[in-house]
Amino acid sequence: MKKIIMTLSLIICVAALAIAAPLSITKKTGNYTVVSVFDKNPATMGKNKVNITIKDGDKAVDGAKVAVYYSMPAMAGMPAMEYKVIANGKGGSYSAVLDLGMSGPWNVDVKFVLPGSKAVQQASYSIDAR
Ligand SMILES: [Cu+2]
Repeated sequence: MKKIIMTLSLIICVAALAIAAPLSITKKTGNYTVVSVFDKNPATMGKNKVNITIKDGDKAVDGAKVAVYYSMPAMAGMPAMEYKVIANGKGGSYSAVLDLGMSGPWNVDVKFVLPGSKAVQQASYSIDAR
């Protein structure tokens, strides 16, 4: 009986991992909240789609210019990698595909300019590609 329970709980654990929530990162910058949701959790080497929402309180901000800079500092046998991709979208939701050339930690800077503004705002975080 004990063995059966152990086996069952192991199966449940594996199932829970398989349906893990998407990788979602929330960062505050000034009055705004930047939510980045990645299509894979964890992120992987190669292409990862990210959906970005910029919120002013509860309201998603439409019409912003959004760019995602992602980089990995130089490491043994690898020069620094640095890329930029524009995130496009409507209705306050912007998406981009990050092509992560290597597994390991990547720094992500979401830079945005709000409609009618010239100031560049930024939300930064890091993700670990597997
Ligand atoms: Cu590297």
